[in-house]
Amino acid sequence: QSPVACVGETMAALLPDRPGPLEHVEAFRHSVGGAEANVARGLVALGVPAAWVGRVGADGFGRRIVAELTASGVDTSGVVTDPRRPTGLYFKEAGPGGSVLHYYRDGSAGSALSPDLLDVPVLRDAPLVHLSGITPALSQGAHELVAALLARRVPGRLTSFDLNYRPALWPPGADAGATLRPLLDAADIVLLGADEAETVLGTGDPAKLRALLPGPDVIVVKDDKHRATAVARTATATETALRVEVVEPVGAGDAFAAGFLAGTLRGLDLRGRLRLGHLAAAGALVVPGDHGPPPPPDRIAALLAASPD
Ligand code: KDG
Repeated sequence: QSPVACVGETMAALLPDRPGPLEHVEAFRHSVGGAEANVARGLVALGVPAAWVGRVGADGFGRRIVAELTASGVDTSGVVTDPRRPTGLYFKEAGPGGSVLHYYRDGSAGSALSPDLLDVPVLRDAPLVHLSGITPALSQGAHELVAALLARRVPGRLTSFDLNYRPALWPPGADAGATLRPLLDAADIVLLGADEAETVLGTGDPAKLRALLPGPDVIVVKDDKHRATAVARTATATETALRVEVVEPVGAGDAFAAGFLAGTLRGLDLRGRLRLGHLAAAGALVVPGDHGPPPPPDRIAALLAASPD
């Protein structure tokens, strides 16, 4: 079984030993983060073989990324090491309004993605290619790679695209919507938050998004009431998230995507796919890092068997 290929930049994630401004932090825990690799990990945790395809520097941070992803079961055969550029970093700062990510990734190995990667075997043969709106903001080459992957229609292959709008990555005055809208519309599965969709596309309303993006088979909108609505061609379903004590939300969207995609590959209906998304997200919400423990199999079975109400 070919693994799902998740393409993007993975960074060393430095997690503070305490909440508050970075200048008061004494120590950082060395971790690994990056939206698409988070999805790959989430898929593996749900029993779906997945690969992360991207670039790292020839440095300790890059080696840590490859080692950690490999240890978690992610296929890293498509990872390229760049001898000249460093691995990107991000620092998490935990404030009262939530976490802020500070990026140190300009000129990084991971941002130098380009269509050169198109023929990496794990990417060529993948049944599903997962992408996000982070990558097109990283460099011209990264944007071209994403556009080429979406343009290359392979029979039986699905593409998914998580909007993941990260304002800090876009130059002032850039029209992220103009760049991202055609990419979203070219994917089979689109995942987005209502708030970020409102900012980038002018609406967070599921029906209006469906009209704006006629291309995808299904559009999943997560709203601020902890609900996710999937709008397919002829059916719509809404499911509410599980109630958990949130420790730190970064990574929960990626876990949700992993759950939804795992449900898609298992042939679940829209409700089952959304439920698996929420269940996976719950695991990421209760930890300070980007990924939590995988949901136990009996929990998955029970949740999928539960009645819609
Ligand atoms: O979704 C989580 C990501 O935001 C985090 O892992 C870092 O990839 C990252 C990014 O570009 O923000």
